[in-house]
Amino acid sequence: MGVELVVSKVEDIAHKIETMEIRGARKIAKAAANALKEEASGSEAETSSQLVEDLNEAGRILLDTRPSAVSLSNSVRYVTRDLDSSGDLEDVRDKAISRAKEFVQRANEAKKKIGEIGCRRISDGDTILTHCNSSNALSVIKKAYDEGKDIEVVATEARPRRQGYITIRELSEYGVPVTLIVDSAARHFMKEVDKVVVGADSIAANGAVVNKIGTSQIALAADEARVPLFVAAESYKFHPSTLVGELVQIEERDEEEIVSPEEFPGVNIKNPAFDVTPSEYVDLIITERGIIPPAAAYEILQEAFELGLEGDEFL
Ligand code: RI2
Repeated sequence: MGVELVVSKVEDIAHKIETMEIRGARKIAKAAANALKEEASGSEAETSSQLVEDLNEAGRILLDTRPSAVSLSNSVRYVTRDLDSSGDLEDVRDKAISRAKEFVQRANEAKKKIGEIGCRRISDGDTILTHCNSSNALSVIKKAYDEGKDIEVVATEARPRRQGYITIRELSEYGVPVTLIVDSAARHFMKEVDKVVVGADSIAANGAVVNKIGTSQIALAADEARVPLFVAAESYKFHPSTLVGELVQIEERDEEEIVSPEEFPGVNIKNPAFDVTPSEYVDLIITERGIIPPAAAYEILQEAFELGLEGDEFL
């Protein structure tokens, strides 16, 4: 009974991630770590191997929710990696709990660091365009504002879920002057923009960036107008499988998010949540470890791989 309760807690968090009640690649990763922490502390497993099994099962439930954000699988891997199923039950429990806490703490520190590092690239008088709602992109913008830089933000709506509304509320409450535009107006306004700052759901070994659908069009418009594009992302957004040539799966969401299909019988409706911006359209990636050109994505991943992708250094 107790075990079921804990599993249902994991399922509850997984459901919230899937329905996007919990959203944003960083928040998803933190929620997954917290779900595993709950599972570890509440599990009624009687042996360490049972507990490891429970945690792996919880990890699978969480991983099934959103396929494009590698932060999710990197978070699950961080907590569940090489737990000793033949060791002491309480040692395994403690290890999983402390790793989950560590992941959340490091994710919070990374966002702060990204703000500090990234804001150096923002100049007084800049107009910054951002797309969707990235806690890391906003960390850069808010830090620049905190430092007294006179900045303005142009924020896209981000159809179909309109996460741009979260961005405009957050920034205007913070005091940053912000203008809302529809996604299709991005090119029209690009001539008034000095920098584009966006987040990422995944970054491939070749420096290509998977982010909210529409990012690649914005990148094209920025390139045409010679406006630099910065990506603000933690090192756990780098996708390990891309090192061996795998493509990042693009999540296809329910058509109902766009329009009720009954209104248009016989019409195909597509709703990809993300797109891929090739590295040539990305000027810099701002990570908590420093600023890198997209070509250095490979090195970040390789470094992680040399550590077995499981070393603490991956964060
Ligand atoms: P942080 C979001 O995905 C957006 O694509 C955003 O750019 C990205 O996560 C990164 O956000 P969604 O969950 O991790 O809204 O920087 O589909 O907060």
